[in-house]
Amino acid sequence: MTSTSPAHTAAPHESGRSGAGRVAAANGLVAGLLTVGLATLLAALLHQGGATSGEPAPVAAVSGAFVDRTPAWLKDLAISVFGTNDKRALLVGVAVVLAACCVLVGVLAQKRPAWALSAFALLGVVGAAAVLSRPGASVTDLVPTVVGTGLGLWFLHHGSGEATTAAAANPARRLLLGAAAGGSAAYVGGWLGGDSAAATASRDAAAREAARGTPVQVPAGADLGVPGTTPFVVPNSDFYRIDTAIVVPRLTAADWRLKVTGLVEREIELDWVTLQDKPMREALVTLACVSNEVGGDLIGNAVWTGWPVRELLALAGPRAGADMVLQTSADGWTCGTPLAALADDRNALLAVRMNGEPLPFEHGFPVRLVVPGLYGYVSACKWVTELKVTTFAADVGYWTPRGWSAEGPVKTSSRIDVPRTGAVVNAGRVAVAGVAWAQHRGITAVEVQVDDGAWKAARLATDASIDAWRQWVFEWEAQPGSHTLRVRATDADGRLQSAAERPPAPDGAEGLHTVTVRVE
Ligand SMILES: Nc1nc2c(c(=O)[nH]1)N[C@H]1C(S)=C(S)[C@@H](COP(=O)(O)O)O[C@H]1N2
Ligand SMILES: [Mo]
Repeated sequence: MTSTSPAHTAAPHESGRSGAGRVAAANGLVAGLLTVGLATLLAALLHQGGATSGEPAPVAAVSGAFVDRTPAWLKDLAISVFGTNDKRALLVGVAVVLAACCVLVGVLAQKRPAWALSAFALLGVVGAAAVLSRPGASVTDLVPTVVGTGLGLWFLHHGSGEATTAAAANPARRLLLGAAAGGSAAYVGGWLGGDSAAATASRDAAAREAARGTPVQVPAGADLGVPGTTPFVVPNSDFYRIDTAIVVPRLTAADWRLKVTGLVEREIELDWVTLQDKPMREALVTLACVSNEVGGDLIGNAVWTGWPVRELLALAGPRAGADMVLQTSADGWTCGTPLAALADDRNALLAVRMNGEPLPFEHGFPVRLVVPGLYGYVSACKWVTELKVTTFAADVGYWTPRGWSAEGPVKTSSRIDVPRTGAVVNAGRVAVAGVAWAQHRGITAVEVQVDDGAWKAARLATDASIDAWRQWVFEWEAQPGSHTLRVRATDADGRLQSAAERPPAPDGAEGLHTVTVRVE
């Protein structure tokens, strides 16, 4: 008879001890995988069944809760390091931290099984708390985390004794089975959760509707076509994406409703079918992110189709004293937009199409706002479900308590697309080209400076809209050597772009985009 106590095992060789340790660690890891796998699968089923308006998947909920507590500097850092992959990076980060915790729990289970079970349960409680903290959460949302944690505890409990026993029935087999089960549940859950058949069908139907309309027109001459520059209209698949959504909301057009509430004469509820009958208009609007660094690519231009939101607000009748509209998204994100920007004659749209297609899910299907002249974080609510007419004194948008200004008019700015910094070009004529933007004011001049020379005027592309960016090109007689190129824009108010360097927070970066090139 062999003892089950580690103290009695004969000659605990180094390899034997670390072998048991490895099994114990794997035991914790597989318990975690089973928990997350089952919870993700159950959460996906809740989503599919339309049984939740929250985020019942614990890893996504923890990541979402983390995002909501991210200070401006960290968000900035994440975007500058990971770009628009910041969310994937966060999910991976959460998974790695969780895996490390599970390994520790597994190792702890060798000596102190009761403590290990409590620690594991505590991880479940953290997940449950995150789930409950998500917008739209209900008690049902706890089911995946609770059931998943239960399974993990059961697995851990049955494995903790075996890990240290030579007599244990093949622990490797048990671990493999557990890992396979947990892994496949996570995989199926992730796949199910990432796709909602109803939402995809709904968007496909909207695409068939859109195809019946006239294709979008872009003025000739707005795109100079200089090789290497960003196209004047950015294709949907290349358009930058910024939001706090760990899981992209997938609504159906049929389920979508937009409520107009707050300081209004009449509350209104708008549905998709009613919206389709409204007079739609097409507008070229360049959307920019306040987090965009000087020279950055968190900016894009598209043709948006939608109903002017001023007409909706006019139906509701804003009351005297209101100065802000708090927009709310299906996932709980909010932004505060000056009422004036939505009520005046600019093309602030309840947009349903982007470049002639229904909005991609990532860009707000079925309906979002697009407001010329304001950074996205204070205006361009995706998956919009409510417009509350209110005041800046009474309400704040999502980013305001997180270190960003309550108001965010776009700053006049410009970027050099070609040549890129570090490029080697041939002496002679070189096309220096890029974009400049001052949404809703318009660009009247772009100038380029080579080294410390005089500022010289660039040639501007056709002005397609004061709400869109404007391409420019400067024919440079490049002399051999190393050179610095700078750009600056002037808007239609006669204001020259600021040269003082400022970071994105709190209200948009400032400074001149500068590239250095070698001429040979
Ligand atoms: N629901 C929701 N809408 C949102 C955001 C968000 O986090 N959630 N981010 C805003 C920000 S900061 C920007 S810059 C724009 C980006 O829009 P895009 O992803 O379509 O380019 O969306 C805005 N709308
Ligand atoms: Mo943004």
